[in-house]
Amino acid sequence: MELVWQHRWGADVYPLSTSTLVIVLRIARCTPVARLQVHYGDRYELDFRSCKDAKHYGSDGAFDYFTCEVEVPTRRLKYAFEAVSSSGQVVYLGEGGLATTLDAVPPYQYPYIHPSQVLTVPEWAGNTVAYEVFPDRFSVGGRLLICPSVPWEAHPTTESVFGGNLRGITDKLPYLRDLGVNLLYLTPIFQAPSNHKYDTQDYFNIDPSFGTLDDLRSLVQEAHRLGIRVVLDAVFNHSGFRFSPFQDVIQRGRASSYWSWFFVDGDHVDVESVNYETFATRLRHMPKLNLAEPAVQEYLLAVAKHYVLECDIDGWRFDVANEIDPHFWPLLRAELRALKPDILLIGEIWHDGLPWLTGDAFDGVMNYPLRDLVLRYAVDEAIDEVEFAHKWVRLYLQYPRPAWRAMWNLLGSHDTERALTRARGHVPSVVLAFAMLFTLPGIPMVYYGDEIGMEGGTDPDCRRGMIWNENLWKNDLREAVRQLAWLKRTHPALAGDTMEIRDANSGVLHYVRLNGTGPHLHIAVCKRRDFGAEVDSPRFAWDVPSRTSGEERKILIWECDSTEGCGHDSRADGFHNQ
Ligand code: ARE
Repeated sequence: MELVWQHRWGADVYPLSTSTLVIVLRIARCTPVARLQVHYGDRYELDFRSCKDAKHYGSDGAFDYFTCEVEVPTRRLKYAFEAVSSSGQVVYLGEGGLATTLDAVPPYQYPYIHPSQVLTVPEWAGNTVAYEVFPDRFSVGGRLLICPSVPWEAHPTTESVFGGNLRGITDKLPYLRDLGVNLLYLTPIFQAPSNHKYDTQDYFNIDPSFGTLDDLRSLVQEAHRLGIRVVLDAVFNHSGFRFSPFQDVIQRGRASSYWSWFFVDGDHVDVESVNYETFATRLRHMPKLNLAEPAVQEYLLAVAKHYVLECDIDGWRFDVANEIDPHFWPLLRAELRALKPDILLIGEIWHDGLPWLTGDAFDGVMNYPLRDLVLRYAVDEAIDEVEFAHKWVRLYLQYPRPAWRAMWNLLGSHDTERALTRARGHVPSVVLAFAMLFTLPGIPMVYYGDEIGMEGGTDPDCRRGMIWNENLWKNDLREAVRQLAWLKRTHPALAGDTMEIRDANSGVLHYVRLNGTGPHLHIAVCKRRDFGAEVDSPRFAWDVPSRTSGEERKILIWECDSTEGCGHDSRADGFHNQ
C-alpha cells in the first residue's frame, strides 16, 4: 500500500505535560486508512511496549487527520504508526519511511520532554470573555484632559482626537460587567503624540491626555473588584520618533550610547530619506528597535515588569510580535511568570503563530485566521459547512491544544472593518458570528461597540466614538452577546480546549465542546427544519436567517451528556465521509 503522509517534528508532536504527548498524523485521502495505531515506548528500550488507536479527528479535504495522546513516564519516546487499509493491508510508518513490519521501521523520536516545552496557559483563560477598548474613543471621565479636535459623533480621520480617558473607562466598568466581560484589553496608553499611541515617546509615562499612573491603578483596582482582569498593549517592535534614545541617536549619530538600539544605515539619521528601519515601510515616526541588543531587552523587560509591579495588570498583548527577535520572548516569559505566575501573554500575529506557541513565548495569538473563517461562513456565506469544517480541522490542529484555551478570537479590532459593516447591517449574521466565536475554543474578544451594533470600515473608520445613547443600540444583538458571554463564563465545557465536529453536511454544522467528565455543550447551525426539534430547553436558540437569500437559519446551543447530541441523529460518521 502506498501512503502519502505528513508528520512534522515541532508541529505534530507536542507535550501536554512532562509525561504526556499528543501525536498528530495526516494521511492523504487518496489512500483511505481504516485504522491507525501508534506503537510506542521508551527510546532506549528495544521493543515498543505499548500500542494505542489513533482517533480520526477530521479531514481538510486533502488529508485525514489522526490524533493520539500517549503516556511517556520516562519522558523519552520513540513511536511508529501502523496503518490498515480498508482492504486489510498493513504498513508501518516511521521517520525512515514505510516498512512492512514494525521491526523494520526506523521510528520517530521525541528525545526528552522538558518543562519549558510544555505550554502552560493561565487556568482562568478558559472562562474568559475579553473586551477591547481604544481609549481615545470609549468614554470621557471627569474633566477633559485634552481638547478634542472633533465632536464625539464624528467619523474619525487618522488625526482625530476625541478625548476619551482612563477615568472614563473606569466609570464604564459596570457596563462591561453587566455585559459579562471579565477581561479588558486597552490599546496603548503610554505617552505618544498620535491618537492611537503606537508611536511611544515614553514607556514609563501614561499619556497625559489619558490620565496618570494613579488613574491606571484605580482602573485596575476597580476592575479587579468587579472581577475584570486588565491587559495592556506592549509596543516593543518599534518606538516613536520622540522616544529619547532615538532623539539621542539623531543628535549624536554613532557617538550615541543608544546607537545600537536602532538600525541606522550610515553614520547619522537622515529623517528625510528615512535611512533607518521602521515599522512597515519607511514610517519615519516608528523607528524599529533592535531587540537582539541586551540593553534594549533589559529596558523593555523593565517596562513590562513595571506595570505588573506598579498597577497589578494581568497580561500583555505584544504588538507586531512576529517581527521581534524571537530570543527575547523566553526571557520575557520567564521574568513575567516569576513575577505573576498566571499572567496572560498574547502575541499580535495575523498568520501562522505556531513558532510562538511552543511553551516559551505566548499563551495565544490574535486569531485573525479564525475571524476570517467565521465571517466567511456566518456573514459572507461564501463557504458552506463542508468547507468550514475542512478549514477548521486544519486550523485547530495547527496549534498545540493548550493554546486553544488562550487563542484570542475576534470578529474585528481597531485594525479591521467592523462585523456589522462587513454584514452590511444584517444583525442576525452578526449574532451567528458571535455565537460561533463564543462557543469555539479560545477567548472571545468583543471590540468596543460591536455588541451594540456600531458600524465602521477599516482604520480609521472602525475607531468611532462609543455610542452611549441606548436609543441607538441594537438591543437584540447586545442581548445575544450578553447571553453568550455569561454562557462562556459559566459553562465548564467552554473552559476547555477540545472541540469536535459531529456533522458538517449541507444544511447543518454541528459541533460539540467537551471538557473532561463534565456535561458537553452542543452547538448547531441549522438550515434544515427537521434538525434539533427534539432538543428540550436549549441554552441559546436564535433565528439567524440568511443574509443573502433570506432563508431560514437558526443557531441552537444545548447541553447533553452524550457526545452525539441527545436523541438527534447527528450522523456521526457523515463528517468523515466529506
Ligand atoms: C496609519 C493609518 C493607516 C495607514 C497606515 C500606513 O491610520 O490608515 O494605512 O498608517 O501609513 C498603528 C496605528 C495605525 C497606523 C499605524 C502606522 O494603529 O492607525 O496606521 O500605526 O502608523 C500588519 C502587522 C500588524 C499591524 C498591522 C497594522 O503585521 O502587526 O499591519 N498591527 C499593529 C497594531 C496597529 C498599529 C501597529 C501594528 C503599529 O494593531 O494598530 O498601527 O504599531 C494583512 C497582513 C498583516 C497586516 C494586516 C493589516 O492581513 O497579513 O500582517 O498586519 O493585513 O495591515
